[in-house]
Amino acid sequence: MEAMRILLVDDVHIERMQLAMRLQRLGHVVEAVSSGQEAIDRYSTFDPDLLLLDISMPDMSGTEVAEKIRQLYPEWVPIIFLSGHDEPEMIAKAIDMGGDDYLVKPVNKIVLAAKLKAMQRIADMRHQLKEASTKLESANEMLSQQVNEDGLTRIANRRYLDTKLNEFISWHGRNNFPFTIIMIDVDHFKPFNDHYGHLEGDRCLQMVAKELKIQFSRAGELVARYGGEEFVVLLSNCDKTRAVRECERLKEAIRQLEIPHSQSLTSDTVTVSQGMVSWVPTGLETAENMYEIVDKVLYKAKEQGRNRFVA
Ligand code: GH3
Ligand code: MG
Ligand code: MG
Ligand code: MG
Repeated sequence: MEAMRILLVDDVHIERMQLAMRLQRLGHVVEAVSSGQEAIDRYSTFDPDLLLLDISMPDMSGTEVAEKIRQLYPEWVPIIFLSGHDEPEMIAKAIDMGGDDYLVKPVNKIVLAAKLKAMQRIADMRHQLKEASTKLESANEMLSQQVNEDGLTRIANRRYLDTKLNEFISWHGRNNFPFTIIMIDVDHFKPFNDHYGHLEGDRCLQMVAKELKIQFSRAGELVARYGGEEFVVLLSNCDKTRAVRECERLKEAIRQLEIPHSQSLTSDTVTVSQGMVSWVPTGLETAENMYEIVDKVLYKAKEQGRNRFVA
């Protein structure tokens, strides 16, 4: 069992000091304050495992402090009330007001140690729960990232693209906005692989993907690996006039990467061909329809000699 962090609140100096000392001797970390307001102020920075709250205090009663803390901090921390009264009704009421246990002052050493032990079990459980939920959260985060990400290029994968494209279609259809889909294919990539090797091919795809990500990083822009050496860019609220400029810019950006390609029939560096479609969707199109259409446009760019875009 670990030491607990105990926030002790009692307005009477001597009682507070005595109890604080005892708690410290039992191995706990104690923060002792003299009023409810101080307790509320210190609460979040101290981050206690247990509250020991005197009920009778001049500025704010212990039960009021408990109520406020329960409101302000939804994460539940056990509270033991301290009181000079030992009437059963008082004890019952204090538990009703949000307490978890009750200690009568002057506090009996053996009872104090026993009740702290019980609270310690709760504190340990809380820590375990917290740890487990943090682990679960980060595992979930990793998983959802892996599910949507392409392993080689670390950009969005086909699965994510499909979802987003369908969302794009219905959103732009509903709002009557144009959007653009660009399909990009690395030129003469088979001979690149054959000549430089598959590893170098992988590196080339990573560089192209990274450049795409740099060129299209604004809100409403998505870059994804469609498959193999093919990528797709979605541009929200983008008409043909702007899309043409974007394709031109991308062509230039890829040229500036200057990835040597001695086997290309188009250039001495790696180039890409682009097929682009800009339109206001009716909302009835599907992602599959769109891939088919834009792939045909891309094919025209290939036919016309590569390293170019066709709209
Ligand atoms: P074109 O200019 O007409 O596009 O010709 P191309 O050679 O690029 O087209 P083709 O479809 O014949 O070749 C694509 C090549 O891309 C073949 C395949 O081995 C390679 N490829 C697909 N995925 C990967 C990958 O993840 N890594 C590597 N290194 N190569 C890949
Ligand atoms: Mg008091
Ligand atoms: Mg291809
Ligand atoms: Mg190709």
